[in-house]
Amino acid sequence: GTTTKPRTRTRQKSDTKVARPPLWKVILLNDDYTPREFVVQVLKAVFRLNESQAYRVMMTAHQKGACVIAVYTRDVAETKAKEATDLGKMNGYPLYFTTEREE
Ligand code: TYC
Repeated sequence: GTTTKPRTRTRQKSDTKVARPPLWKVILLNDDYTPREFVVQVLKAVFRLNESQAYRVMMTAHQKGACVIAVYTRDVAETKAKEATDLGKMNGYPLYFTTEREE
């Protein structure tokens, strides 16, 4: 008998999905030496937090040991973490920022 070839449906423009890049967290770690006000200044300068946002992030890291600041693409997250860590280093502080891929 006659056979017909199965055919997949023509791809529609409406099938297009926007690719979402994985997001990376930048995490502030507590230490015993960096002055609180210096941490706040770095958070404002590098992560564009306002005074109250920066103060809350700093105090959370101070009390709990670490605090997620924000999420970015991997490249932006790593660049900001290094810039912020380097600002501490330039001023003689052990201030440290790390990155972690979001689940
Ligand atoms: N623990 C520091 C102090 O008592 C302040 C501080 C807070 C340092 C948060 C780092 O991520 C930090 N001077």
